[in-house]
Amino acid sequence: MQTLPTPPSGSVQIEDDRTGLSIETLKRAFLDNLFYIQGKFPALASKNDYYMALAYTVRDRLLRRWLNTAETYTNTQARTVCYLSAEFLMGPHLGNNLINLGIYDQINQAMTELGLDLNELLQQEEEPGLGNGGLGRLAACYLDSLATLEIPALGYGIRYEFGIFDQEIRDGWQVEITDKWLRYGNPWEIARPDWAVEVKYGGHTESFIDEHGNYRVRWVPFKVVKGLPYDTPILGYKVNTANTLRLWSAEATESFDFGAFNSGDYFGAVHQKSNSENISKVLYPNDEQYQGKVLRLEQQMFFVSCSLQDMIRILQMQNMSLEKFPEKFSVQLNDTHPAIAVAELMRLLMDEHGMQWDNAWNITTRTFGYTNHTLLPEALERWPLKLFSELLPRHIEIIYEINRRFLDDVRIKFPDDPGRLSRLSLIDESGEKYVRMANLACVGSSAINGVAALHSELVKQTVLKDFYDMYPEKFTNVTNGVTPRRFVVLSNPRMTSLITSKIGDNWIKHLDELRRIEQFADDPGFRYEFRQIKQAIKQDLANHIKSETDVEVDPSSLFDIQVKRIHEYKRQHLNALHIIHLYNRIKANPSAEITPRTFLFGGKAAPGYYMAKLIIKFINSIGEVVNRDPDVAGRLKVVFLKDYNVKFAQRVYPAADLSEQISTAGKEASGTGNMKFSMNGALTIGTLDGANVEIREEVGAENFFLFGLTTEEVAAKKAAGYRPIDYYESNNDLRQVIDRIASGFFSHGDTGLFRPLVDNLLHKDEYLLLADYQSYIDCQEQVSQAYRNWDHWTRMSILNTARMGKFSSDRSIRDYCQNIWKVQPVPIELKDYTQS
Ligand code: RUG
Repeated sequence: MQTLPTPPSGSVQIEDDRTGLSIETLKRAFLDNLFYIQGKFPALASKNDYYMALAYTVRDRLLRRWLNTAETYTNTQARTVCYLSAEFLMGPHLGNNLINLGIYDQINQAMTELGLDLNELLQQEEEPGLGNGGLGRLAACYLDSLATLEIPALGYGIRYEFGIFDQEIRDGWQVEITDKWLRYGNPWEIARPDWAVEVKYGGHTESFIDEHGNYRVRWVPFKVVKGLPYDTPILGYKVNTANTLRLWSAEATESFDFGAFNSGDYFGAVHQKSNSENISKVLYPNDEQYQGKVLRLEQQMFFVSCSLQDMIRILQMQNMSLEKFPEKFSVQLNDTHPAIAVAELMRLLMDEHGMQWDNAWNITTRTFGYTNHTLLPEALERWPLKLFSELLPRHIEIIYEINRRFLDDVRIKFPDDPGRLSRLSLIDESGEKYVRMANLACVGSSAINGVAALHSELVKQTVLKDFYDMYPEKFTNVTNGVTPRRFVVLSNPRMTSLITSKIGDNWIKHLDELRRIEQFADDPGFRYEFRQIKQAIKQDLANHIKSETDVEVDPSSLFDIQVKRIHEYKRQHLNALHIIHLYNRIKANPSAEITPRTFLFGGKAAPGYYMAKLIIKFINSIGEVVNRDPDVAGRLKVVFLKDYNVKFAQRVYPAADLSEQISTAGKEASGTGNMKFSMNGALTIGTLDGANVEIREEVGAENFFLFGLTTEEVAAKKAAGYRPIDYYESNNDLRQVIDRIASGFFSHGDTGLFRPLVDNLLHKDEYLLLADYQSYIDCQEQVSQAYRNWDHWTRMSILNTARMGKFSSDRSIRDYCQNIWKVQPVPIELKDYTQS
């Protein structure tokens, strides 16, 4: 690529095809990529070819920023955040890159002039669904904010060949389909085979004394797997910073040291070799029982070891000594999934780089921070000791030694407290033995944080209480946030334009500035426009629903939306009970005054989670009856939209009037969908759970529909021996709702289908739906009344958007940078690469 000298003024400017931004250049570059990369000319090209050609055109315009960024970080030896996460739920890249590059309008025009529809091409992208839900999407939002704030950062994870399954609904039931997202190639990534590394598994260890008389350990593995990095640029919003998401793919090693196997088992060795690729084959759907799934532990070890080795390579390439590791890198463990990093860094420093224990431990504990994302006991990872020791024989030795030293410290601080020792131990010895990953993360990290104020308090009082007693100074809170670039600017261009026309576009980077639209909340003209926009978006969604499900929904009805993973604690079935309550009211009196509502649900259930799958069937079954009952007369519609993913989420959040955030208090660590809805002007009906508490504080209690028990009340009720049947027996309305389900009314007369759901609610009800039922119904009645005064509703809606500044992921990342990572921005100067 040749750069032309600056032309004398008045002459024709010729732009480089890979960087130029004029419409003519963009069109030429696009056709060039179609021809030379896709190998097609327009008459033969498919929509996918057009998408790919456009993606390459955009990627070309990213590359200079990406390389400038890497060069600057190398030259300045910049302190770098490494975000270790088993999941990155990135969503489609194209639209986001257009927004962050600031070329959306130009590309739109270029495509129009070529007779193409940009929206159609955007829909063409197969999204990389390398995550389950909130945790993986949070990682993606954080990468966007890190780049936008010009913080040197690397995201490290796994390049799963199959991401989260695609969901189909057949006869009301969820059916899982494999997600072949790489089928047509991935234009956003670049393989970096030069930086491949090896990861060891199994075998045994041998100790020896080295030439300096030091005790050392050598690990003789049973199997070695190659990790190949694939890099994706992550561009910040209107800055030159483009950080890297580095995802590891497992491959067989080329050279195989059969000698190491010491067994002569040629066939077995080759079989192992061909099995290597399995490690990065598929993302585990959450809520599964991971325990005993050796592949899951292999995955964790795989990406952690690859990433730590990569950091050491970077350090050495920058001529920095290993002692500098904690100054060069701050490594964040996104949940316990990467917690094995504590033992692996120790191993690398000691066994591979000859460091002594104390030094290695000092480096390790200064390097890591750990984020806890759940209080649910079943989600706290622990590995059967036997499985762990067989797969990672060296790591278990290191963990035992960490534990021995740690428990000595505990004994000093808390003498004669055996109960505490056994709770704090890295090894659970209460029955079958387990390695406790959260304990390992806590001991090996210098900072531990929860993801919302309430959650961080509960972490200290419950699951990590003993660690809090031991190390109170390590604990802190960082409330989650979401990126307004993807979830407002890209998803809701109409609202973005309206806001920008009033207060300029500074808010996109400084979301607190949205407060300036509060002054328009009482302006009838602004309110009218705000409402018109919401209506237009609802109409679009109604059209989409019609084309997907053939159900007609009324865009002027209240759009009441619950989209998130399906889980009993999130209580989609409480929402369903409310629908049946309204239905019963209509059946009792068809002319009852009912505010028309459209209930929309979306979300995936873990394939092995029976109750969650039954809830999906339940919702669909209610819809089947309610949607066609003439007595309802269209006032209620119930739709379950299949295959909820990031692309679809972007369409849904802006269309909501009401956001359902109705988890049992104390169960949802934070929630992030709650933030995306509210930013787009939806009002929330919610419990005092997770980040709802802070959202309510920000938007004002009068602009939030609160119901339900508090965390303390939930605990007290359970302690007093909760009997859900008492609620059933004492509440007529609730009884009629439950009885209608039990009667087989929604299951073609089959009284058995929803029996497990009914029995569970009446006799167990772990998530206290019946205890919260009346409060929820009363609160929903307030919602219905409020929606009738749409002018006031719009005012509340504007105030929700205006007051969401706190929940930008930019604020979360600033908190992490200041309180945990201690890292500063490194602005990138855009220089012309072709001249150097
Ligand atoms: O369930 C939590 C959400 O409340 C939270 O908002 C999100 C991001 O912090 O993480 C979710 N989560 C928790 N996903 N997986 C876990 C447990 O591993």
